[in-house]
Amino acid sequence: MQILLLLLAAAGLCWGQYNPNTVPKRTSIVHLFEWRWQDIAEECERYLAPNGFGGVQVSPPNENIVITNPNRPWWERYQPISYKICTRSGNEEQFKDMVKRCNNVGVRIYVDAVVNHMCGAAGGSGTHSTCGSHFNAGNRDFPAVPYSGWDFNDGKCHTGSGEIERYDDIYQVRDCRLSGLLDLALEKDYVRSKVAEYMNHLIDIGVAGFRIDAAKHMWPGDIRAFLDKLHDLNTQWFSAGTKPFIYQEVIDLGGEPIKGSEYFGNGRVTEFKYGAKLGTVLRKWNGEKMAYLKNWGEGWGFVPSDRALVFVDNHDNQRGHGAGGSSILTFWDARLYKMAVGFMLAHPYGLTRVMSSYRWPRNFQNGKDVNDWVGPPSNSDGSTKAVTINPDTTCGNDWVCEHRWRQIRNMVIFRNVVDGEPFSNWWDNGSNQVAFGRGNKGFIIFNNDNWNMNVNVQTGLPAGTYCDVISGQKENNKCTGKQVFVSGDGKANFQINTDAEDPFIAIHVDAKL
Ligand code: QV4
Ligand code: CA
Repeated sequence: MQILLLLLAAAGLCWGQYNPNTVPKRTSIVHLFEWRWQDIAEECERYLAPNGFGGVQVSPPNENIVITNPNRPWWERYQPISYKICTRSGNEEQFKDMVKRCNNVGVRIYVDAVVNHMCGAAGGSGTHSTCGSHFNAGNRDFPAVPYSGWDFNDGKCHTGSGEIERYDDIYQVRDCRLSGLLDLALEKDYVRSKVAEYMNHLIDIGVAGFRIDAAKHMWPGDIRAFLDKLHDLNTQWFSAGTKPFIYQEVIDLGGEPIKGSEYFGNGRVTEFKYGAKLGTVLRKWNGEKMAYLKNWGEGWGFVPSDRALVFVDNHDNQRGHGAGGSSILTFWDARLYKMAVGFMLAHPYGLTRVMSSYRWPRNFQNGKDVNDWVGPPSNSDGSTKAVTINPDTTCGNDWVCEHRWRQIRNMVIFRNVVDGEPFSNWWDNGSNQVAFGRGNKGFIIFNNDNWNMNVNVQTGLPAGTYCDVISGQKENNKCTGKQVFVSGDGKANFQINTDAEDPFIAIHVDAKL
Protein backbone atom coordinates (compact mmCIF):
# COMPACT_ATOMS: atom_id res chain seq x y z
CA MET A 1 0.00 0.00 0.00
CA GLN A 2 2.84 2.36 0.90
CA ILE A 3 4.50 1.74 -2.49
CA LEU A 4 1.22 2.49 -4.24
CA LEU A 5 0.86 5.73 -2.27
CA LEU A 6 4.40 6.73 -3.10
CA LEU A 7 3.80 6.01 -6.78
CA LEU A 8 0.58 7.99 -6.73
CA ALA A 9 2.25 10.85 -4.91
CA ALA A 10 5.20 10.77 -7.28
CA ALA A 11 2.83 10.90 -10.22
CA GLY A 12 1.26 13.98 -8.66
CA LEU A 13 -1.91 11.93 -8.34
CA CYS A 14 -1.76 12.27 -4.58
CA TRP A 15 -5.38 11.32 -4.30
CA GLY A 16 -5.46 12.47 -0.68
CA GLN A 17 -6.71 15.94 -1.55
CA TYR A 18 -10.03 14.52 -2.83
CA ASN A 19 -10.54 12.46 0.31
CA PRO A 20 -12.11 14.25 3.31
CA ASN A 21 -9.92 12.22 5.73
CA THR A 22 -12.96 11.31 7.82
CA VAL A 23 -12.96 8.19 9.95
CA PRO A 24 -14.61 5.28 8.08
CA LYS A 25 -18.40 5.32 7.64
CA ARG A 26 -18.75 9.03 8.43
CA THR A 27 -19.81 10.45 5.11
CA SER A 28 -21.09 14.02 5.61
CA ILE A 29 -19.71 17.30 6.88
CA VAL A 30 -21.67 20.15 8.51
CA HIS A 31 -21.02 23.89 8.14
CA LEU A 32 -21.41 25.37 11.64
CA PHE A 33 -21.57 28.89 10.22
CA GLU A 34 -20.30 31.58 12.63
CA TRP A 35 -20.18 29.19 15.60
CA ARG A 36 -17.63 29.86 18.36
CA TRP A 37 -14.80 27.37 18.74
CA GLN A 38 -15.84 26.35 22.25
CA ASP A 39 -19.38 25.59 21.05
CA ILE A 40 -18.07 23.50 18.17
CA ALA A 41 -15.84 21.51 20.53
CA GLU A 42 -18.84 20.73 22.70
CA GLU A 43 -21.04 19.89 19.69
CA CYS A 44 -18.39 17.43 18.42
CA GLU A 45 -18.44 15.55 21.72
CA ARG A 46 -22.14 15.73 22.61
CA TYR A 47 -23.78 15.43 19.17
CA LEU A 48 -21.66 15.16 16.02
CA ALA A 49 -19.60 12.10 17.04
CA PRO A 50 -22.53 10.13 18.50
CA ASN A 51 -24.58 10.81 15.34
CA GLY A 52 -21.90 9.96 12.81
CA PHE A 53 -21.00 13.37 11.35
CA GLY A 54 -17.63 13.24 9.58
CA GLY A 55 -16.46 16.79 10.12
CA VAL A 56 -17.16 20.49 10.52
CA GLN A 57 -16.52 23.39 8.15
CA VAL A 58 -15.72 26.36 10.36
CA SER A 59 -15.91 30.07 9.54
CA PRO A 60 -12.63 31.80 8.62
CA PRO A 61 -10.44 31.68 11.78
CA ASN A 62 -8.01 34.42 10.74
CA GLU A 63 -8.13 38.05 11.87
CA ASN A 64 -10.61 40.11 9.88
CA ILE A 65 -11.62 43.75 9.57
CA VAL A 66 -14.21 45.07 12.05
CA ILE A 67 -17.03 46.76 10.15
CA THR A 68 -19.46 48.95 12.07
CA ASN A 69 -21.56 50.20 9.16
CA PRO A 70 -23.49 48.04 8.78
CA ASN A 71 -23.01 46.76 12.31
CA ARG A 72 -20.72 43.73 12.34
CA PRO A 73 -21.95 42.00 9.13
CA TRP A 74 -21.23 38.26 8.78
CA TRP A 75 -19.19 39.08 5.70
CA GLU A 76 -16.54 41.04 7.59
CA ARG A 77 -14.94 37.64 8.12
CA TYR A 78 -14.26 37.46 4.35
CA GLN A 79 -12.01 40.54 4.63
CA PRO A 80 -8.70 39.36 6.13
CA ILE A 81 -6.33 41.69 7.99
CA SER A 82 -3.81 39.01 9.02
CA TYR A 83 -3.43 35.25 9.47
CA LYS A 84 -3.54 35.41 13.26
CA ILE A 85 -6.09 32.97 14.68
CA CYS A 86 -8.25 35.60 16.29
CA THR A 87 -11.93 36.31 15.48
CA ARG A 88 -15.33 36.55 17.11
CA SER A 89 -15.33 32.73 17.13
CA GLY A 90 -12.36 32.72 19.49
CA ASN A 91 -8.60 32.86 19.88
CA GLU A 92 -5.84 30.40 18.98
CA GLU A 93 -5.99 28.51 22.26
CA GLN A 94 -9.73 27.95 21.85
CA PHE A 95 -9.19 26.94 18.21
CA LYS A 96 -6.53 24.40 19.23
CA ASP A 97 -8.79 23.00 21.96
CA MET A 98 -11.63 22.60 19.44
CA VAL A 99 -9.43 20.77 16.91
CA LYS A 100 -8.05 18.44 19.59
CA ARG A 101 -11.43 17.61 21.15
CA CYS A 102 -13.14 17.10 17.80
CA ASN A 103 -10.32 14.93 16.39
CA ASN A 104 -10.30 12.91 19.61
CA VAL A 105 -13.91 11.88 18.94
CA GLY A 106 -13.31 11.34 15.21
CA VAL A 107 -14.85 14.58 13.94
CA ARG A 108 -12.64 16.49 11.48
CA ILE A 109 -12.18 20.25 11.13
CA TYR A 110 -12.07 21.97 7.72
CA VAL A 111 -11.02 25.61 7.58
CA ASP A 112 -12.58 28.22 5.28
CA ALA A 113 -9.36 29.68 3.81
CA VAL A 114 -9.77 33.24 2.52
CA VAL A 115 -6.51 33.63 0.62
CA ASN A 116 -7.45 35.37 -2.64
CA HIS A 117 -7.58 38.81 -1.07
CA MET A 118 -7.37 40.99 2.00
CA CYS A 119 -9.95 43.62 3.06
CA GLY A 120 -11.86 46.02 0.83
CA ALA A 121 -9.92 48.86 -0.81
CA ALA A 122 -12.09 51.27 1.17
CA GLY A 123 -11.33 49.47 4.45
CA GLY A 124 -9.49 52.51 5.77
CA SER A 125 -6.53 52.56 8.12
CA GLY A 126 -6.19 51.85 11.85
CA THR A 127 -6.71 48.96 14.24
CA HIS A 128 -10.38 48.19 13.57
CA SER A 129 -9.58 44.47 13.31
CA THR A 130 -10.56 41.47 15.40
CA CYS A 131 -7.08 41.19 16.93
CA GLY A 132 -6.19 44.87 16.94
CA SER A 133 -3.54 44.56 14.23
CA HIS A 134 -2.82 47.81 12.46
CA PHE A 135 -3.38 48.01 8.68
CA ASN A 136 -3.77 50.61 5.98
CA ALA A 137 -5.93 49.43 3.07
CA GLY A 138 -5.17 52.55 1.05
CA ASN A 139 -1.45 51.80 1.13
CA ARG A 140 -2.01 48.01 0.83
CA ASP A 141 -0.13 47.80 4.15
CA PHE A 142 -0.79 44.72 6.35
CA PRO A 143 2.20 44.64 8.72
CA ALA A 144 0.83 41.73 10.77
CA VAL A 145 1.40 39.34 7.82
CA PRO A 146 3.40 41.29 6.42
CA TYR A 147 2.02 42.27 3.03
CA SER A 148 2.84 45.54 1.28
CA GLY A 149 1.85 47.18 -2.01
CA TRP A 150 4.20 44.82 -3.88
CA ASP A 151 2.03 41.86 -2.94
CA PHE A 152 -1.18 42.90 -4.70
CA ASN A 153 -2.40 42.67 -8.29
CA ASP A 154 -3.04 46.38 -8.81
CA GLY A 155 -0.76 46.57 -11.84
CA LYS A 156 -2.09 43.36 -13.40
CA CYS A 157 -5.73 44.39 -13.57
CA HIS A 158 -6.73 46.25 -16.73
CA THR A 159 -10.27 47.31 -15.92
CA GLY A 160 -11.07 50.98 -15.33
CA SER A 161 -12.39 50.40 -11.82
CA GLY A 162 -9.68 47.92 -10.82
CA GLU A 163 -12.54 45.56 -10.04
CA ILE A 164 -14.00 42.56 -11.85
CA GLU A 165 -16.44 44.03 -14.33
CA ARG A 166 -17.15 41.03 -16.58
CA TYR A 167 -17.07 37.32 -15.86
CA ASP A 168 -16.45 36.40 -19.49
CA ASP A 169 -12.89 37.76 -19.22
CA ILE A 170 -10.88 35.11 -17.39
CA TYR A 171 -8.02 37.56 -16.76
CA GLN A 172 -10.00 40.14 -14.85
CA VAL A 173 -11.86 37.42 -12.90
CA ARG A 174 -8.49 36.33 -11.51
CA ASP A 175 -6.41 39.51 -11.47
CA CYS A 176 -8.94 42.21 -10.54
CA ARG A 177 -10.71 42.92 -7.29
CA LEU A 178 -13.80 40.89 -6.38
CA SER A 179 -16.22 43.46 -4.95
CA GLY A 180 -13.38 45.86 -4.24
CA LEU A 181 -11.36 43.36 -2.19
CA LEU A 182 -7.61 43.93 -2.43
CA ASP A 183 -6.44 41.12 -4.74
CA LEU A 184 -3.28 39.24 -3.72
CA ALA A 185 -0.51 38.61 -6.25
CA LEU A 186 -0.49 34.83 -5.97
CA GLU A 187 1.98 34.43 -8.79
CA LYS A 188 4.63 35.70 -6.36
CA ASP A 189 6.46 33.05 -4.37
CA TYR A 190 6.49 35.34 -1.34
CA VAL A 191 2.68 35.55 -1.28
CA ARG A 192 2.33 31.81 -1.94
CA SER A 193 4.70 31.20 0.98
CA LYS A 194 2.72 33.41 3.37
CA VAL A 195 -0.50 31.65 2.41
CA ALA A 196 1.15 28.23 2.83
CA GLU A 197 2.63 29.31 6.19
CA TYR A 198 -0.90 30.17 7.41
CA MET A 199 -2.36 26.90 6.16
CA ASN A 200 0.56 24.86 7.54
CA HIS A 201 0.04 26.44 10.95
CA LEU A 202 -3.53 25.12 10.85
CA ILE A 203 -2.44 21.71 9.50
CA ASP A 204 0.08 21.34 12.33
CA ILE A 205 -2.69 22.15 14.83
CA GLY A 206 -4.63 19.20 13.39
CA VAL A 207 -7.12 20.38 10.75
CA ALA A 208 -8.07 17.85 8.04
CA GLY A 209 -8.47 20.19 5.06
CA PHE A 210 -9.66 23.45 3.57
CA ARG A 211 -12.45 25.18 1.71
CA ILE A 212 -10.61 27.49 -0.71
CA ASP A 213 -12.72 30.66 -0.77
CA ALA A 214 -13.16 32.49 -4.11
CA ALA A 215 -11.04 29.87 -5.91
CA LYS A 216 -12.48 31.03 -9.25
CA HIS A 217 -10.61 34.30 -8.63
CA MET A 218 -7.23 32.59 -8.46
CA TRP A 219 -5.38 30.87 -11.29
CA PRO A 220 -5.52 27.06 -10.80
CA GLY A 221 -1.73 26.94 -11.12
CA ASP A 222 -1.27 29.53 -8.37
CA ILE A 223 -3.47 27.48 -6.05
CA ARG A 224 -1.49 24.37 -6.98
CA ALA A 225 1.71 26.25 -6.14
CA PHE A 226 0.74 27.02 -2.56
CA LEU A 227 -0.89 23.60 -2.08
CA ASP A 228 2.43 22.00 -3.04
CA LYS A 229 3.98 23.81 -0.06
CA LEU A 230 1.58 22.23 2.43
CA HIS A 231 2.60 19.76 5.12
CA ASP A 232 1.04 16.33 5.44
CA LEU A 233 -1.57 16.10 8.18
CA ASN A 234 -0.68 15.86 11.88
CA THR A 235 0.23 12.23 12.64
CA GLN A 236 -1.36 12.53 16.09
CA TRP A 237 -4.66 11.88 14.28
CA PHE A 238 -3.78 10.96 10.68
CA SER A 239 -1.52 8.30 9.15
CA ALA A 240 1.85 9.53 7.84
CA GLY A 241 1.71 11.00 4.35
CA THR A 242 -1.98 12.03 4.53
CA LYS A 243 -2.73 15.06 2.33
CA PRO A 244 -5.12 17.84 3.40
CA PHE A 245 -8.60 17.57 1.89
CA ILE A 246 -9.18 20.43 -0.57
CA TYR A 247 -12.52 21.69 -1.87
CA GLN A 248 -12.56 24.87 -3.94
CA GLU A 249 -15.39 27.37 -4.13
CA VAL A 250 -15.85 27.67 -7.90
CA ILE A 251 -19.29 28.92 -8.88
CA ASP A 252 -19.95 27.43 -12.32
CA LEU A 253 -23.61 27.41 -13.32
CA GLY A 254 -22.57 27.23 -16.97
CA GLY A 255 -22.36 30.14 -19.39
CA GLU A 256 -18.96 31.41 -18.21
CA PRO A 257 -15.55 30.53 -19.68
CA ILE A 258 -14.21 29.48 -16.27
CA LYS A 259 -15.18 25.89 -15.48
CA GLY A 260 -14.96 23.86 -12.29
CA SER A 261 -12.99 21.20 -14.18
CA GLU A 262 -10.01 23.58 -14.46
CA TYR A 263 -9.55 23.13 -10.73
CA PHE A 264 -9.79 19.31 -10.51
CA GLY A 265 -6.00 19.01 -10.28
CA ASN A 266 -6.09 20.76 -6.89
CA GLY A 267 -9.01 18.96 -5.26
CA ARG A 268 -12.79 18.85 -5.30
CA VAL A 269 -15.00 21.75 -6.35
CA THR A 270 -18.32 23.04 -5.07
CA GLU A 271 -21.08 21.96 -7.47
CA PHE A 272 -23.50 24.91 -7.32
CA LYS A 273 -25.77 23.48 -10.03
CA TYR A 274 -26.81 20.83 -7.50
CA GLY A 275 -28.73 23.04 -5.05
CA ALA A 276 -30.07 25.34 -7.77
CA LYS A 277 -31.54 22.44 -9.78
CA LEU A 278 -32.82 20.47 -6.78
CA GLY A 279 -34.64 23.56 -5.53
CA THR A 280 -36.23 24.07 -8.96
CA VAL A 281 -37.37 20.43 -9.10
CA LEU A 282 -38.89 20.37 -5.59
CA ARG A 283 -40.60 23.72 -6.19
CA LYS A 284 -41.89 22.24 -9.52
CA TRP A 285 -40.73 25.36 -11.38
CA ASN A 286 -40.09 25.44 -15.15
CA GLY A 287 -41.99 22.16 -15.64
CA GLU A 288 -39.47 20.26 -13.53
CA LYS A 289 -40.63 17.15 -11.67
CA MET A 290 -39.03 14.57 -9.42
CA ALA A 291 -39.40 11.82 -12.03
CA TYR A 292 -36.58 13.60 -13.90
CA LEU A 293 -34.21 12.86 -10.97
CA LYS A 294 -33.77 9.29 -12.24
CA ASN A 295 -30.42 10.27 -13.79
CA TRP A 296 -29.46 12.79 -11.08
CA GLY A 297 -25.75 13.52 -10.87
CA GLU A 298 -23.40 13.52 -13.87
CA GLY A 299 -26.53 12.92 -16.00
CA TRP A 300 -27.57 16.49 -15.17
CA GLY A 301 -24.25 17.92 -16.32
CA PHE A 302 -22.64 18.04 -12.87
CA VAL A 303 -18.91 17.43 -12.33
CA PRO A 304 -17.85 13.81 -11.66
CA SER A 305 -19.11 12.56 -8.30
CA ASP A 306 -15.60 12.10 -6.84
CA ARG A 307 -14.75 15.75 -7.63
CA ALA A 308 -17.98 17.21 -6.21
CA LEU A 309 -18.77 18.85 -2.87
CA VAL A 310 -22.57 19.19 -2.80
CA PHE A 311 -25.10 21.05 -0.67
CA VAL A 312 -28.71 22.25 -0.84
CA ASP A 313 -27.82 25.77 0.29
CA ASN A 314 -24.74 27.56 1.58
CA HIS A 315 -24.04 30.65 3.68
CA ASP A 316 -24.11 32.88 0.60
CA ASN A 317 -27.10 31.70 -1.38
CA GLN A 318 -29.35 31.15 1.63
CA ARG A 319 -29.38 34.96 1.83
CA GLY A 320 -29.19 35.94 -1.81
CA HIS A 321 -25.39 36.23 -2.09
CA GLY A 322 -23.28 34.30 -4.56
CA ALA A 323 -25.14 31.96 -6.88
CA GLY A 324 -28.30 29.90 -7.03
CA GLY A 325 -30.99 32.50 -7.15
CA SER A 326 -34.52 32.19 -5.83
CA SER A 327 -34.81 28.44 -6.38
CA ILE A 328 -32.44 27.73 -3.47
CA LEU A 329 -34.23 26.01 -0.59
CA THR A 330 -33.27 26.97 2.94
CA PHE A 331 -34.45 26.39 6.52
CA TRP A 332 -36.99 29.16 5.88
CA ASP A 333 -38.72 26.67 3.51
CA ALA A 334 -38.56 23.90 6.11
CA ARG A 335 -40.86 21.22 4.59
CA LEU A 336 -39.34 21.27 1.10
CA TYR A 337 -35.88 21.82 2.60
CA LYS A 338 -36.04 18.56 4.57
CA MET A 339 -37.06 16.72 1.39
CA ALA A 340 -34.14 18.24 -0.51
CA VAL A 341 -31.60 17.43 2.20
CA GLY A 342 -33.10 13.94 2.54
CA PHE A 343 -32.79 13.33 -1.19
CA MET A 344 -29.20 14.64 -1.20
CA LEU A 345 -28.15 12.43 1.72
CA ALA A 346 -29.81 9.30 0.28
CA HIS A 347 -28.36 9.72 -3.23
CA PRO A 348 -24.80 8.46 -3.83
CA TYR A 349 -23.60 11.52 -5.78
CA GLY A 350 -20.92 13.74 -4.30
CA LEU A 351 -19.53 14.49 -0.85
CA THR A 352 -22.42 16.01 1.12
CA ARG A 353 -22.32 19.14 3.26
CA VAL A 354 -25.20 20.03 5.60
CA MET A 355 -25.79 23.73 6.34
CA SER A 356 -26.31 24.90 9.93
CA SER A 357 -27.49 28.51 10.14
CA TYR A 358 -28.68 31.27 12.42
CA ARG A 359 -31.97 33.15 12.09
CA TRP A 360 -31.85 36.78 11.10
CA PRO A 361 -34.65 39.38 10.72
CA ARG A 362 -35.28 39.00 6.95
CA ASN A 363 -36.84 42.16 5.54
CA PHE A 364 -37.75 42.00 1.87
CA GLN A 365 -38.07 45.33 0.07
CA ASN A 366 -38.60 45.21 -3.69
CA GLY A 367 -37.76 41.50 -3.62
CA LYS A 368 -34.40 41.94 -1.87
CA ASP A 369 -33.68 41.16 1.78
CA VAL A 370 -32.20 44.42 3.06
CA ASN A 371 -31.01 42.53 6.15
CA ASP A 372 -28.92 39.99 4.20
CA TRP A 373 -25.81 41.42 5.93
CA VAL A 374 -26.94 40.72 9.54
CA GLY A 375 -24.26 38.87 11.48
CA PRO A 376 -24.55 36.01 13.99
CA PRO A 377 -26.64 36.21 17.15
CA SER A 378 -24.61 38.56 19.32
CA ASN A 379 -24.49 40.28 22.68
CA SER A 380 -24.58 44.04 23.15
CA ASP A 381 -20.76 44.14 23.16
CA GLY A 382 -20.67 42.55 19.71
CA SER A 383 -19.52 39.16 20.93
CA THR A 384 -21.17 36.12 19.37
CA LYS A 385 -23.80 34.43 21.50
CA ALA A 386 -23.28 30.92 22.85
CA VAL A 387 -25.14 28.03 21.27
CA THR A 388 -27.63 26.92 23.92
CA ILE A 389 -29.32 23.52 23.76
CA ASN A 390 -33.01 23.24 24.67
CA PRO A 391 -34.51 20.24 26.52
CA ASP A 392 -36.00 19.06 23.22
CA THR A 393 -32.42 19.02 21.73
CA THR A 394 -33.08 22.02 19.49
CA CYS A 395 -30.82 25.08 19.76
CA GLY A 396 -31.64 28.40 21.38
CA ASN A 397 -30.31 31.94 20.93
CA ASP A 398 -31.56 31.98 17.31
CA TRP A 399 -29.18 29.21 16.16
CA VAL A 400 -31.22 27.10 13.70
CA CYS A 401 -29.19 23.88 14.04
CA GLU A 402 -30.68 22.20 10.96
CA HIS A 403 -28.17 19.39 11.55
CA ARG A 404 -30.10 18.56 14.74
CA TRP A 405 -33.48 18.30 13.02
CA ARG A 406 -34.54 14.63 13.39
CA GLN A 407 -35.16 14.19 9.66
CA ILE A 408 -31.72 15.58 8.74
CA ARG A 409 -29.74 13.92 11.53
CA ASN A 410 -31.33 10.56 10.71
CA MET A 411 -30.51 10.96 7.03
CA VAL A 412 -26.85 11.68 7.90
CA ILE A 413 -26.94 8.30 9.66
CA PHE A 414 -28.77 6.74 6.67
CA ARG A 415 -25.91 7.86 4.37
CA ASN A 416 -23.37 6.24 6.67
CA VAL A 417 -25.34 2.96 6.78
CA VAL A 418 -25.65 2.71 2.97
CA ASP A 419 -22.13 3.96 2.20
CA GLY A 420 -20.69 2.12 -0.81
CA GLU A 421 -24.06 0.64 -1.87
CA PRO A 422 -25.23 1.29 -5.46
CA PHE A 423 -28.17 3.45 -6.53
CA SER A 424 -30.90 0.87 -7.19
CA ASN A 425 -34.62 0.05 -7.57
CA TRP A 426 -35.65 3.45 -8.95
CA TRP A 427 -39.44 3.88 -9.21
CA ASP A 428 -41.54 6.86 -10.21
CA ASN A 429 -45.13 7.61 -11.16
CA GLY A 430 -44.10 9.85 -14.05
CA SER A 431 -44.73 12.87 -11.85
CA ASN A 432 -43.50 13.75 -8.35
CA GLN A 433 -43.76 10.41 -6.58
CA VAL A 434 -40.36 8.73 -6.71
CA ALA A 435 -38.33 6.14 -4.80
CA PHE A 436 -34.91 4.52 -4.90
CA GLY A 437 -32.75 2.20 -2.86
CA ARG A 438 -29.09 1.81 -1.97
CA GLY A 439 -28.37 -1.85 -2.61
CA ASN A 440 -29.84 -3.97 0.16
CA LYS A 441 -29.12 -1.45 2.90
CA GLY A 442 -31.55 1.45 2.51
CA PHE A 443 -34.61 2.80 0.67
CA ILE A 444 -36.37 6.17 0.39
CA ILE A 445 -39.67 7.27 -1.16
CA PHE A 446 -41.20 10.73 -1.75
CA ASN A 447 -44.67 12.09 -2.51
CA ASN A 448 -44.36 15.63 -3.85
CA ASP A 449 -47.57 15.42 -5.89
CA ASN A 450 -50.71 17.09 -4.60
CA TRP A 451 -52.58 13.81 -4.36
CA ASN A 452 -52.18 10.92 -1.90
CA MET A 453 -49.86 8.02 -2.62
CA ASN A 454 -50.53 4.32 -1.89
CA VAL A 455 -48.13 2.03 -3.75
CA ASN A 456 -46.34 -1.30 -3.50
CA VAL A 457 -42.74 -1.09 -4.67
CA GLN A 458 -39.54 -3.16 -4.68
CA THR A 459 -37.18 -1.97 -1.92
CA GLY A 460 -34.31 -4.42 -2.38
CA LEU A 461 -34.21 -4.86 1.41
CA PRO A 462 -34.37 -8.08 3.43
CA ALA A 463 -37.83 -8.97 4.79
CA GLY A 464 -38.76 -7.49 8.13
CA THR A 465 -40.25 -4.55 10.00
CA TYR A 466 -38.46 -1.23 9.57
CA CYS A 467 -38.80 2.07 11.41
CA ASP A 468 -39.29 5.14 9.22
CA VAL A 469 -36.41 7.45 10.20
CA ILE A 470 -38.21 10.56 8.95
CA SER A 471 -41.39 10.44 11.08
CA GLY A 472 -39.43 8.90 13.96
CA GLN A 473 -36.71 6.35 14.58
CA LYS A 474 -35.92 3.04 16.24
CA GLU A 475 -35.68 3.40 20.03
CA ASN A 476 -35.50 0.46 22.47
CA ASN A 477 -36.37 -1.83 19.55
CA LYS A 478 -39.59 0.11 18.92
CA CYS A 479 -40.50 2.56 16.16
CA THR A 480 -41.37 6.03 17.45
CA GLY A 481 -42.86 6.93 14.03
CA LYS A 482 -44.26 4.97 11.07
CA GLN A 483 -43.42 1.30 10.48
CA VAL A 484 -42.78 -0.34 7.10
CA PHE A 485 -43.23 -4.07 6.48
CA VAL A 486 -40.94 -5.49 3.79
CA SER A 487 -42.11 -8.90 2.56
CA GLY A 488 -39.99 -11.85 1.45
CA ASP A 489 -39.89 -10.63 -2.16
CA GLY A 490 -38.51 -7.24 -1.03
CA LYS A 491 -41.75 -5.40 -1.76
CA ALA A 492 -43.43 -3.01 0.65
CA ASN A 493 -46.54 -0.83 0.74
CA PHE A 494 -46.02 2.92 1.19
CA GLN A 495 -48.83 5.39 1.90
CA ILE A 496 -48.01 9.10 2.01
CA ASN A 497 -50.84 11.63 2.18
CA THR A 498 -50.35 15.17 0.99
CA ASP A 499 -50.99 16.49 4.52
CA ALA A 500 -48.13 14.47 6.02
CA GLU A 501 -45.77 16.54 8.16
CA ASP A 502 -42.95 15.26 5.93
CA PRO A 503 -44.14 13.59 2.69
CA PHE A 504 -41.26 11.13 2.48
CA ILE A 505 -40.26 7.86 4.17
CA ALA A 506 -36.76 6.40 4.61
CA ILE A 507 -35.75 3.00 5.99
CA HIS A 508 -32.43 1.22 6.42
CA VAL A 509 -31.06 -1.98 7.93
CA ASP A 510 -29.91 -0.30 11.17
CA ALA A 511 -33.51 0.83 11.75
CA LYS A 512 -34.93 -2.70 11.40
CA LEU A 513 -36.69 -4.29 14.35
C1 QV4 B 1 -18.65 47.19 -2.26
C2 QV4 B 1 -18.77 47.31 -3.77
C3 QV4 B 1 -17.41 47.42 -4.39
C4 QV4 B 1 -16.64 48.57 -3.77
C5 QV4 B 1 -16.53 48.33 -2.28
C6 QV4 B 1 -15.84 49.48 -1.61
O1 QV4 B 1 -19.39 46.12 -4.28
O2 QV4 B 1 -17.58 47.65 -5.80
O3 QV4 B 1 -15.35 48.66 -4.34
O4 QV4 B 1 -17.84 48.21 -1.69
O5 QV4 B 1 -15.30 48.98 -0.39
C7 QV4 B 1 -18.70 43.15 1.07
C8 QV4 B 1 -19.89 44.00 0.67
C9 QV4 B 1 -19.65 44.62 -0.71
C10 QV4 B 1 -18.35 45.44 -0.67
C11 QV4 B 1 -17.21 44.48 -0.24
C12 QV4 B 1 -15.87 45.21 -0.13
O6 QV4 B 1 -21.06 43.17 0.59
O7 QV4 B 1 -20.75 45.46 -1.03
O8 QV4 B 1 -18.04 45.93 -1.98
O9 QV4 B 1 -17.50 43.90 1.04
O10 QV4 B 1 -15.95 46.21 0.83
C13 QV4 B 1 -18.81 37.90 1.12
C14 QV4 B 1 -20.10 38.64 0.75
C15 QV4 B 1 -19.80 39.93 0.01
C16 QV4 B 1 -18.83 40.77 0.83
C17 QV4 B 1 -17.54 39.94 0.97
C18 QV4 B 1 -16.44 40.69 1.68
O11 QV4 B 1 -20.88 37.80 -0.08
O12 QV4 B 1 -21.02 40.65 -0.15
O13 QV4 B 1 -18.57 42.02 0.18
O14 QV4 B 1 -17.83 38.77 1.73
O15 QV4 B 1 -16.88 41.15 2.93
C19 QV4 B 1 -18.89 35.58 -6.40
C20 QV4 B 1 -17.55 34.87 -6.15
C21 QV4 B 1 -17.63 33.95 -4.96
C22 QV4 B 1 -18.18 34.67 -3.74
C23 QV4 B 1 -19.55 35.25 -4.10
C24 QV4 B 1 -20.17 36.01 -2.94
O16 QV4 B 1 -17.19 34.13 -7.30
O17 QV4 B 1 -16.32 33.45 -4.66
O18 QV4 B 1 -19.42 36.14 -5.20
N1 QV4 B 1 -18.27 33.78 -2.59
C25 QV4 B 1 -17.18 33.80 -1.61
C26 QV4 B 1 -17.70 33.67 -0.19
C27 QV4 B 1 -18.48 34.95 0.17
C28 QV4 B 1 -17.51 36.13 0.21
C29 QV4 B 1 -16.45 36.04 -0.78
C30 QV4 B 1 -16.33 35.00 -1.65
C31 QV4 B 1 -15.37 37.05 -0.69
O19 QV4 B 1 -18.55 32.55 -0.09
O20 QV4 B 1 -19.15 34.82 1.42
O21 QV4 B 1 -18.25 37.34 -0.05
O22 QV4 B 1 -14.45 36.50 0.22
O23 QV4 B 1 -19.80 34.68 -6.93
CA1 CA C 1 -7.51 37.07 -7.53
